[in-house]
Amino acid sequence: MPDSPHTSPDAAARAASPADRKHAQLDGHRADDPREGPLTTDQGVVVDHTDDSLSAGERGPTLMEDFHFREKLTHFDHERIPERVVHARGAGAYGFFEPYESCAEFTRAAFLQDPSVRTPVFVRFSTVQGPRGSADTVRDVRGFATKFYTSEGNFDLVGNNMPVFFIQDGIKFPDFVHAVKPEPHNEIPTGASAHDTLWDFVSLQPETLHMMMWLMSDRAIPRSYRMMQGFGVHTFRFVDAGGRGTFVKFHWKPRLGAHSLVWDEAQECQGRDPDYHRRDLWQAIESGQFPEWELGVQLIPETQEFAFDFDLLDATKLVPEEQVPVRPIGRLVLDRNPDNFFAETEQVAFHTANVVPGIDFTNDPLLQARLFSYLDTQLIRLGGPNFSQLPVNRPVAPVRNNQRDGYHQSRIHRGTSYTPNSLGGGCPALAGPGGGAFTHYTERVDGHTIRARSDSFQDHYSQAAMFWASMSHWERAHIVDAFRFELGKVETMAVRERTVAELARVNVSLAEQVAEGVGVRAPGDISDVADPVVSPALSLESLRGDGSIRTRQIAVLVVDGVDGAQPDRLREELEARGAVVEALAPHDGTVDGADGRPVGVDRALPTMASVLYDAVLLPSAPPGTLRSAAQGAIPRFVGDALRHGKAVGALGEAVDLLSGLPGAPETAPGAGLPERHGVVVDPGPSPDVAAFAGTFADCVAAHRHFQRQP
Ligand code: HDD
Repeated sequence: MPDSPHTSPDAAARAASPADRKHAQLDGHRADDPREGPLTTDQGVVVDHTDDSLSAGERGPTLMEDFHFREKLTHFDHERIPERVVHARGAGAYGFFEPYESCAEFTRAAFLQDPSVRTPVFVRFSTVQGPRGSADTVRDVRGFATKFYTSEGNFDLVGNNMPVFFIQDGIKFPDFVHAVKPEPHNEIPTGASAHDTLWDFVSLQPETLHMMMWLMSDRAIPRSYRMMQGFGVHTFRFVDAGGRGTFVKFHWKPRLGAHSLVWDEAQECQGRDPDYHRRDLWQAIESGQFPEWELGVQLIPETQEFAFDFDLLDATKLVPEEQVPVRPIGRLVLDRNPDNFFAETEQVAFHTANVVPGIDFTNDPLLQARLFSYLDTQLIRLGGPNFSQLPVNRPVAPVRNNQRDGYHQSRIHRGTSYTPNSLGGGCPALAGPGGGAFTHYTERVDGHTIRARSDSFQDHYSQAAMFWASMSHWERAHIVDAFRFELGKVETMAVRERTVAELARVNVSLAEQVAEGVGVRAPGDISDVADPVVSPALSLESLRGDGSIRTRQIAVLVVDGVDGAQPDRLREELEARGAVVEALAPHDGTVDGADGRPVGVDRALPTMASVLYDAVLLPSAPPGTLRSAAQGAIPRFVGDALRHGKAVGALGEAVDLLSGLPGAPETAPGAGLPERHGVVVDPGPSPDVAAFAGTFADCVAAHRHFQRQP
């Protein structure tokens, strides 16, 4: 019998929408793993004892015939698979994508035609350099990979949170990765780019400079996966029903805005909660605060291919949004956490060549290399050619072909396995005209065999200078600090010098500031870019999101003697605006309110830290207790929040704690309700908590207040 959709066991599921089909698939997978009933071996034999191995006598040797012991240990010994060579550390979630309107004008892709059709997705976020067990808040690029399970097959948009890349041609990828990975002799540092081999490579390979500007910016230390942009990076091609092509750049914009940590905080977070981003994503989804992004496209007609002063095929360049606006075409919502990290997040296999009719490639040499590399890597990582049968990778579109056998084959194919055949009824048949087949874009290609970089790829400085010129003053200050930190860790002075010389070709002031920090001389003004383009869209200032404080974590610090009513009132006001509020005290349980009644505590201070919150509030409480409780943990907590530019609020007597802390405004008792640079205080005896909470919420929404810093 041929293997046709009519005889397949999940034929019924196929009649439903793609989202229903994916859910049905995953539910079927869960049903294969019954938890009720007695423990068994892999062969289904019931076992009543799994704590002691079978032995000859109570103190005798273990017996070979103990099949339960051997099976259990053998399986355990084989549990690990190779981690991803890059992007090993990640977290993923399921959700859906829906277009706002039909995009038929540009693409025939079925999932972009009908606003009433939801396409299921799986998204995996990641860091690049560190191994699976490394910390989340390292300075690094973040991966943003989306698998769309469309009715026409899987489309994988394997992007990053930065719109450009380190190199122009994929043949350099192994060189770049070897340079950024830990030093070969001692495997140091983990999850960090601050070491000699990376900067040696950078200083000798100027095409990396633009991306290095992004990597030294706050984009490399996002506050949350939910609060970062995503980019397809390459120029792709949309193809409409008539075969007409349009160049396209993909953008993801987070509803909550793009926000970052500060470097000092990110480093402390690595110790306080190495799973900071993973936990944040998980908790937001569990609590029903589903992360959301808007998909936007920059569309460039083919006639405009050469209208830019850079090459559209060069992945180290971006198309400024002011030049080609981003057109919103749909939204992505993540609404379900995986059931099993290994089965889903670890085994998900992305591949840039997974495209659907209506989406095609361009000749970007970096993209072309990726079309080879991803399939190749899954073969070793997932142990053979059948990884697309794993539940997380399986398309919802029917699969019928003559691919057979191989390791981990889980389909039981019937009938013939060749084309053409008559014995199998000619199945699977080839699609005829109008049958929905993928047709490669018919681009005319003409040229000599050559191993050389196009002249149009040679300007490495203009866009690096544009990035610098587009930053706000605090973003520039953070970039200088980051270069100083990274180069300051480089031991070879010649590498520091060469890198600073490269920076001088971008911007002399940047180079001089970095040079001073790392003890080398800047070469003077050798900038290649006299009058850089300014693109305000590149600054985080332009990405404030919907202005809400949804899911922001706010710590309310309480001690014995606290005003008993204020913590609850503050919680009420801020939770009504979507924030997550937690009361922290020197110990778990309750503290004694000033009126003698107990005040509830969510977490004990020693288990948490200021860096795990977006903002801090102090209800009125005796200043002496606030200062001395938990060995001075509270002034430290508030001081960290002030240093990291976070919103800080204090009521009544607690305002006194702020005096003298760097960054806190001057206040006088009875001074009303001043707000200065994100510090909100009301020292009066009977504050208007609702008004206070409103002002405080605005400060939290602004995310960080770097005006506090000199
Ligand atoms: Fe890559 C993984 C993103 C260039 C080769 N890459 C990987 C992942 C992301 C990206 C998000 C993780 C996917 C997941 O979560 O499983 N990579 C990018 C972007 C690039 C890029 C945005 C440039 C625009 N990558 C790139 C090049 C090559 C690779 C030029 C090789 C020529 N990338 C790989 C890989 C990985 C990978 C080795 C490791 C694990 C995997 O593929 O599945 O094949």
